[in-house]
Amino acid sequence: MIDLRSDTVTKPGEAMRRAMAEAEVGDDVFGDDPTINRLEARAAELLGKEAALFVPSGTMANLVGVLTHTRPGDEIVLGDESHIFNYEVGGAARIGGLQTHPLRNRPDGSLDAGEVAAAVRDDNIHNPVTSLLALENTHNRCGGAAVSIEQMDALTALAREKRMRVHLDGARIFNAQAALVLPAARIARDCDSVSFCLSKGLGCPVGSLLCGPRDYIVEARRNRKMLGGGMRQAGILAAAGLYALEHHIDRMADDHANARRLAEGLRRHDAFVPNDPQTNIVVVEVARGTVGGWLKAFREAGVLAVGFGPARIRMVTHLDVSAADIEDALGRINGAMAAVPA
Ligand code: TLP
Repeated sequence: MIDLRSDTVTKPGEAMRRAMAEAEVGDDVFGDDPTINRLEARAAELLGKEAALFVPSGTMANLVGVLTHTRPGDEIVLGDESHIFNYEVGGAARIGGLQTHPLRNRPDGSLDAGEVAAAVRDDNIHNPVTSLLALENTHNRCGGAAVSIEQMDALTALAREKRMRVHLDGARIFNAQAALVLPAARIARDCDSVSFCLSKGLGCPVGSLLCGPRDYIVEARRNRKMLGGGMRQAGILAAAGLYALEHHIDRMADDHANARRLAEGLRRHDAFVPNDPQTNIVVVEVARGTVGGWLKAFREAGVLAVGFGPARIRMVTHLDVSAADIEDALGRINGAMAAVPA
């Protein structure tokens, strides 16, 4: 099987497993795990923030990130295609007591600054407090779009002016770094907090980091504990993260080239209208047949993908698929075309 369902499907390789097996560990709830401490310090450094917190998942990184900026009853402004709004089980509402105010995401993953400004409530006793703007870069549902630095700067400047905090869901920020040819720290510079995932393009089995100011991370640590995310000898997992931050950032451009090659191959079939991938996510509009029909035909031909809405399929390139695998996948898909007749 060539598994293109997500970049979360990667398996740790030999060298990463060795680093995990050899990790020095301690009880992290006591702050005693030296490998986690090193990972948090390295993550903060790479993202240009004072401190960082290791959490089990991107979902928890975003939830802790958002909870730590807000009070129950506050309103958070975010994109209607954002991961927080679509795929995090409503945690911000259920656990944070937050009202989400979704605004239309533009195809480039950004939000319209005028619409954000209009969404911010006046200071009036009837109104919720609009305390947070949540951004996403790269943007998953916008086909892995790397949101430009101009858009980031415009939105963070506006948030500053409106006295809102900014949280960046940077689950794939190192893909944005490669696509924009800008350091992740520059992309996140004017965001108060940023989360990123080790378990996606970086190829780790588990883990995400939330980065921000020192006092914010102290409070975030309390919120992580509340959610049950205080782990003990998790240096075994952090060692995978340290390994990935050293060895797997610079190779992300390969995933992006593979995604472009995949999109190009799919475009030859009139049934598919793929995006022009900027990073590692290919989103294909299905012009003929059904999503379910194609997913089944692909699976039978040995290629795994996921449905991404009623007429869209998503395919993601990653560490465990090579350029040769992409050619192989395109060959298998050619073979599958006969399975779903015109
Ligand atoms: N995204 C997953 C699915 O949930 C859709 C994927 O396969 O892409 N932010 C962004 C932008 C994400 O894409 C994801 C995962 C998360 C946060 C949550 O990360 P996890 O899965 O670690 O909780």
